[in-house]
Amino acid sequence: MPLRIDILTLFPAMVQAVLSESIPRIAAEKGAVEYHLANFRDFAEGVHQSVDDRPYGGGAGMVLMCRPIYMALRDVTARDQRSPHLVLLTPAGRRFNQDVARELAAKERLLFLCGRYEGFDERIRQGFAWDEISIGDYVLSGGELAALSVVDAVVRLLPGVLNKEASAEIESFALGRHGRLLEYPQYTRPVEFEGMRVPDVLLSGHHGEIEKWRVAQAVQRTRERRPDLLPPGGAERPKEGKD
Ligand code: 6GU
Repeated sequence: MPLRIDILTLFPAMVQAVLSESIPRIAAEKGAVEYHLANFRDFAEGVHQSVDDRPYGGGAGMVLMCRPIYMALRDVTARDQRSPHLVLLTPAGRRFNQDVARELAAKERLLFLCGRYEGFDERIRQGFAWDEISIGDYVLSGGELAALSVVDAVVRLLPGVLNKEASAEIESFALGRHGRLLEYPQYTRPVEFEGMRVPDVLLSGHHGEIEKWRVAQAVQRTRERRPDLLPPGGAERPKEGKD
C-alpha cells in the first residue's frame, strides 16, 4: 500500500506546485505515495473563516487558533483507517536530517501540519502526540517549505522511486562504511572547458581506481567543509590497493 501523506496548510496551491514536479511527482505516479492536501481554513467558523487571533497577554503578531486545527485534524485523520504519525513543522522541533527521513519513510501514514503567522495556540501541541520537526536554525514564513523539504527527502527513500544505482549511491555514500560523506566531484562532456580538464583517472576506464579517487575526494571535501559529519577521529583513509 502506498505511504499516505496528508498535509494541512493554509496554502495548498503552494504545496501542490512542488508535489507536481520532479521526484515527488514520480513517487506518486509509481504508486509509492499518495498526497492529500487539506486547507484548515475550510474548518474555520464565521463569515471571515478566521484561523488566527491576537495573543492573550499581548505582543506582536497573530496566533493560530485551536478550533479550526482540531476540527481539521479530526476530519482528515478519519479519511483513512491508518492512524497517522503526526508531524508539526516548527523551529522549536528536533532538527531534521537523513536519519529522521529514514524514520519517517518507514511509517505507513504521515500527517504534516504547516503553521503560519507567529505560532500556534499551545493547546494544539498539548492535544496530540506530535513529532515536532525543524529543518534548521533560521526562520521561514511558514511550515510549508519545511514540510516540502521533509516530504521530498522521505519520498525519494521509498522502495521503487529511484533507480537501483541512485539508491545504492545513497546507501554507500550518504550513510555507508566511510560515514556520512559529501558528494565527490562529477564531470560530463566536454573533456576540456575554458582550460579546465576532467581528471585523467575518470577517463582511464579503471573502475577500481575511479572508485578509490571518488572516495578520497569525498573524504577530503568532507574534512574541509563538514568535519562534523566525520566519525570522531576522522574517517579512515580509503584503503590502498584492491577494494
Ligand atoms: Cl519547521 N518552520 C518555520 N516557520 N521556520 C523554520 C522551520 C519550520 N524550520 C526551520 N525554520
